[in-house]
Parts: sequence; C-alpha cells; structure tokens
Amino acid sequence: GKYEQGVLQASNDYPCPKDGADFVYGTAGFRMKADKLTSVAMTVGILAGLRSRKLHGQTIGVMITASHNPAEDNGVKIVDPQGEMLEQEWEKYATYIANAKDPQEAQNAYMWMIKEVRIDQKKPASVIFARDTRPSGEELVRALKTGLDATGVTSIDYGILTTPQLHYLVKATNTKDTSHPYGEVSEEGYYKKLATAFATAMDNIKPAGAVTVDCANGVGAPKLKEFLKHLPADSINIRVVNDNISDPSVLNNDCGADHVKTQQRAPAGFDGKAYDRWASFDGDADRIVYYFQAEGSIFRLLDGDRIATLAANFLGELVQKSGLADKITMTVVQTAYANGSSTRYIEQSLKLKCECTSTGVKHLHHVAARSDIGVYFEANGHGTVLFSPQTLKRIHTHQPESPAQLEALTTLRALTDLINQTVGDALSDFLLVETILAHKEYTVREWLATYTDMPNKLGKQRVANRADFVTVPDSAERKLARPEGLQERIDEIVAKYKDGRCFVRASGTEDVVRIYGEAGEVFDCENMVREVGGEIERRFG
Ligand code: 16G
Ligand code: ZN
Repeated sequence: GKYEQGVLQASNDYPCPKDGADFVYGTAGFRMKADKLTSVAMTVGILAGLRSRKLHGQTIGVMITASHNPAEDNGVKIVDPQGEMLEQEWEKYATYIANAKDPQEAQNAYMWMIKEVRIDQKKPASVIFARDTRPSGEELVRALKTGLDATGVTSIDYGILTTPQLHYLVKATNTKDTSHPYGEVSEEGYYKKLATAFATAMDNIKPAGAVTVDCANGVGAPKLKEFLKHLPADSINIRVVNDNISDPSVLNNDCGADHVKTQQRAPAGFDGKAYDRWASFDGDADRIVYYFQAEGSIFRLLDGDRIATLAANFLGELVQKSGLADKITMTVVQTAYANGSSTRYIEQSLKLKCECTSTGVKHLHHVAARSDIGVYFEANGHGTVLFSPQTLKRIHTHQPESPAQLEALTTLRALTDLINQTVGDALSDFLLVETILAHKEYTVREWLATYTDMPNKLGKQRVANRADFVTVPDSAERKLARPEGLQERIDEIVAKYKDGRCFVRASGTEDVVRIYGEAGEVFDCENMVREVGGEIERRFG
C-alpha cells in the first residue's frame, strides 16, 4: 500500500492519550476538553482523506470548533461534499480510528478501512478546513494537517471561519465546475452572495429599524463585521456587541444564543430599552435567537420555533403571490421540543404540513430535504430552509404574469441565495429574519403576537444509567419504550393536567435525561414536570 508508513509516523507524532480516552464521534463530531483532542484531530485528517478518496476526490471539510461550549473545549467535525454532515455510516469509522491505542493499531485500523470500505489509494483526495477563534485551534490544525499530509491529501487551510462558512465553501468547491455553482469559492464569495441577495430582497423596502447582535465573543463577531462592509450604508441599522475575540475566557460566557435560550435571559452587556430588537449568535455562528424586553423588564424570547413560523409564513406568501402555489408545496420540520402552539399555528393558521423528527440537525435536515421547500429549525435556533433542485428550477424559470407576480418572484429568487442551504447559519438566518420583518413591517411585538406560546418547562434529572431510557422508534422521541412501565406512569401523570404534554428522553450531550412539558397553565406545567422528574428520581436516580 501507499500510505501505511505515513500513518505509523503520524500516530507516533500524535499518540493516543495513555489514559485511553473513549472517543466517540457523536452528533457534534468529537467534542471534549481541547488538550485531549490532539491525536483525534490527526486521525480525523486521515479519515477525511479516506472519505474524499472514496468519493472520487470530491472535497471534504473539517471544522474545528466547540460551538457554544466553554473556551477550554474544542471539537472536530467532518463535512460531506454537498455541505451536509458526515454520513452516519462513517461516524463509526471515525470512532474506530480515533481509538487506536498505539501507532501499530492505527496503521491496522487504516488498512482495515481501505479493505472494508474498498478505497482505491491511487484516487485523489482533497480536504479543506477551518477553525473558530479558540486558541487551542492552532495546535489541532497542526495535528489535522499531519494526518492529511501523511496520507497524501491535498488540503487548503481557510484559517478562522464560522462553521456555516466552511460548509458553504465545501459545497461551492464541489459545484464550481457544474451548471449550478453554489457560489464563488472564497470567504469573500460567501459575503458577496449574501450581500447581493440581501440587497435584492430589500429593494425598495424600508429596513426594520435598529437591531443589536450579541456575537458570544466568538467568530461571528469579526465575520459579521466583515460582511457589513459589503452592504451599502444604511441598508441596515446594526450594532455588534460581545465582539471581544482576544480574550478567550469571555467566549460564550454569559452571552450567546445558547446562554440566552437556556437561561431565558438577556446576555451580559444587554442595555436594550423596552421592545428593542436583539439577536444572539452562538460561538461558531450556526445558531441564532432573537429576543426583547417588554415593559417591566419581562424577557421575551423569539427562538427557533418563531423563526421557522416567520419564515414559513413569508415563503408561503411569496410562493402564492408568484403564482406557484399549485406547483410548490412546503413542509415545516420540528422536534418534539417545538412549542405546541407553534405546531398548531403552522397547521391551522398557515395551513402547512408539519413533521416531527428526533433531535439533532441531521434528522431534521434529512426530512426537510424530501419536500419542495423544507423549513427546519430546532427550538435552540439552529435551522435553515431547503429548496429541492426541481423547486429551484421552477422558481428560476417561472414566467410571471403580472408586475405583482414578478415582484414576489424576485424576492423569492433572492431568498434562495440568501439562505445557506447547507446548514443552519446565524448570519444568513439573521438576514432572512431582518428581510421578513422589513417586508411585513413587523416590530418584535407583532412578531411575538402571531401566536401565544403554551407554558412550557425543560427539566433534567440525573439517573443511574441514561442508556436505559429508550424511545419508541418513529415516535420522534415522544414516547419511551423502556424502562418498562414508565411511559404508562408518565401518561397517568400528564392526564391530570389540562392540555398537558410531556416526554422524556436521554440527552445525547449530557449525562442526564431531559423532561419537557407543556400545559395550559404555568402552575400545572411546573407541577407536571416536577412530578414526572420525581417519579424518575425515585425509581432510577
Ligand atoms: C446536539 C445537536 C443539536 C441538538 C442537541 C441536543 C447537531 C449538530 N447538534 O448539539 O441539534 O439540539 O444535540 O442535545 O446535531 P441533547 O441531546 O443534550 O438534548
Ligand atoms: Zn454552534
């Protein structure tokens, strides 16, 4: 073989830690304390190269980030050719190579992969990579590069980027010589694509007034500022806060989308007056939530559910006004954590199809990709809109029959460029929301008033073994198959509360089970979730 010697050498340079860390490629790739991750980054280089060779030299991406986690954490994640997440089947290969205990085992694992997946080592391999602002990223990049170089992979280091920017570049690279290039293959090209689309979508429309963006002191800050240079002055009235990327200790600290969503309160540095519009990105800028304070400092969150309903509403109107309503259907994809009122609003007011999937971006993305237009958002603010290739073609070839149809169609076409269709993108989603608010002349208050959330609570409970909590297949995690009898007991509790809904699932990211509940009254909701939590603590804690 060609590169076995290289693999041996590379894992000599970056040996697996002696305490035998159990690395697992999960929903967010590998993620942990950064100093444990060096050998893993090297093996990801090897694996990304194999993946590229397997796919005939198509370019694969590697992103180094730990998103909303603390600054001392880091992570490594592989991006497939169209900007999607790594195919699930390959997660176990990534796990397998990362856990090779010594150089010899690493070499064996590599050779096993070549045979198992049938990889032709003579095929070209190409990988592009980037990292967020975490200082540990530099060392991880060196390790990654060692794995790539050792196995003859052509690579490009894009330096510091947001996660969705890297996804964009992967797709742009792999489509550049096709009849439908996704965009110019550069960071600049990404800004130009968004800026042009935004300008078109906002043509003759008055911007929605001042907005403040909390960038979690992460990579979103410099990138948002860079993007703004591509916009004509006064096309948006924006202020960027929490933009300190020189002090790692402040990254995601008391700020950012995850903090705002889980704490249900404004970030550090909040100085908004009543009804001022604010948004928060997370640490790698793939999530966004909006919020404001009502009179009496009451905090109001406009989360992923709100962005999904806003986007679905507006896109639906555009499709109709363009004269495409009988040719294009739209689906909204949510998880069980979506507020029940948002689901009812989508089905009953917007008259759209709504589907519920398991938690995790790949599940939502997959279901959304089956529709003409698939709008998907997790409540936590990660989401986007997918247009099927056929739908894109329809939108671009449709002949408008009136000036009004042309106007709607022009905006719709611009939105297909404005929306990052590879993955949730805080910057792109931000521009989408700003566009919609401007068109609809909505204030945050009017946006919130489109429907009223059910009182809800997200609790968690430590248990002896969370793997004992198994959900029913195809239930979108809304029902437990095991532990035996627990679901029946939950149903009994829920039945006591008016309009109650409650489900329990094991977290994929924390050693707890999560308990989500909704009920007609705040007081009932609190009691119901507490009662279910108590039951679980007593029997399984
Ligand atoms: C991961 C998922 C996120 C999900 C979260 C749930 C991806 C890229 N990320 O962060 O979508 O909301 O897990 O966490 O899929 P939990 O399992 O702890 O509730
Ligand atoms: Zn993120």
